[in-house]
Amino acid sequence: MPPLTVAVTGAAGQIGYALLMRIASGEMLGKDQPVRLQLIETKQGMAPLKGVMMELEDGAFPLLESVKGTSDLEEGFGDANFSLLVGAMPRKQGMERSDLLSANAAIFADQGKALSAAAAPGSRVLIVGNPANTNALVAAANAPDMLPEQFMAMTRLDQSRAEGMLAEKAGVDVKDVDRVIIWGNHSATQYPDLSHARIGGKWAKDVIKDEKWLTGDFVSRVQKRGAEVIAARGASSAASAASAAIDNIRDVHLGSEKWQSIGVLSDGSYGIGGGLWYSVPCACPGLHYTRVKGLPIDEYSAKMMNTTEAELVAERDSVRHLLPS
Ligand code: NAX
Repeated sequence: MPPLTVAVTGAAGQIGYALLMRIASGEMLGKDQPVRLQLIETKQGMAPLKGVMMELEDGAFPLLESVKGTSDLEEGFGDANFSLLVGAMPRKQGMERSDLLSANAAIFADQGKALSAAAAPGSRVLIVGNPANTNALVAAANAPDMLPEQFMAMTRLDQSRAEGMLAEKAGVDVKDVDRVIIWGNHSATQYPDLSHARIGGKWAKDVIKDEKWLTGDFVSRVQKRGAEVIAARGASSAASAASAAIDNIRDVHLGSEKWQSIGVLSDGSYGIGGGLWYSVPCACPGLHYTRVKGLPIDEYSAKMMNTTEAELVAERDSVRHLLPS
């Protein structure tokens, strides 16, 4: 089988470290799929990246054909079939959220241009670095030779967190839970929705008859799970984020029976205005994804979905200067 090329930005960071060995071992693209890794870091990140590359070599992965490290975007994205945009500027002390949005938008505008110029035709891009949805919007807007569908913003970690909590509450294995949806932004306004969820094939709301938990504790705990991990670990989620990125790409590429939430270009469905990277449930038959449409939306859900949409509109407005008209 010919190799597939995977580019990863921020490859020497926490998530990168947890991600690369698993890609190299075939967990993302299949246990018989050779891969080439192209790792992109800042100039300062090149020294730690060298150490990560040594460890990849020391892993002696049979599926890993080659590893390249660079801070040149077009070289890093050259002929990439999949690009995982993980590296981003972290929030520094005294920085307003709008400053963070602008700083990251500038990074993702450059990456969009380089992807458009250099990546393989039909490649897929997963944006992990925050603010993931708006970074995806900026990258896609700056990639004239690519389709918006090629850019996905990651909300899979939020979905996995929600599935874990639902399984725990119901006392079942997480594999028995499906149709959990994350709507909107990968932020504290996201709406983790159980109104269509199933537990062991039964409607979750018939299994868990605790409306207060379903629309109260559950929702706020998923929204704040990142902060809960930071408080306990003293560092942000990394291994679980890497795992979610692997799950997202694997399910789109190899297919999955389960719905997967992905931040994709809103197309007006569910009353969400166009032009935002808004997380919706997607079906993954293999090699592509399609939005799940036509789900009934109750009044509470509509309100929650509009709140997270409003945040994405505000984010988009604050980076308008980086969106080519
Ligand atoms: P780290 O700070 O450990 O690593 C980031 C790495 O990116 C560093 O090595 C840095 O040198 C590199 N980098 C920065 N700017 C770059 C650029 N322009 N080009 C290439 N490399 C660059 O952060 P980590 O914990 O790995 O998190 C990475 C990003 O993921 C952050 O933005 C974080 O907020 C985001 N997350 C997103 C999640 C999601 O579900 N979408 C969840 C986890 C995580 O919080």
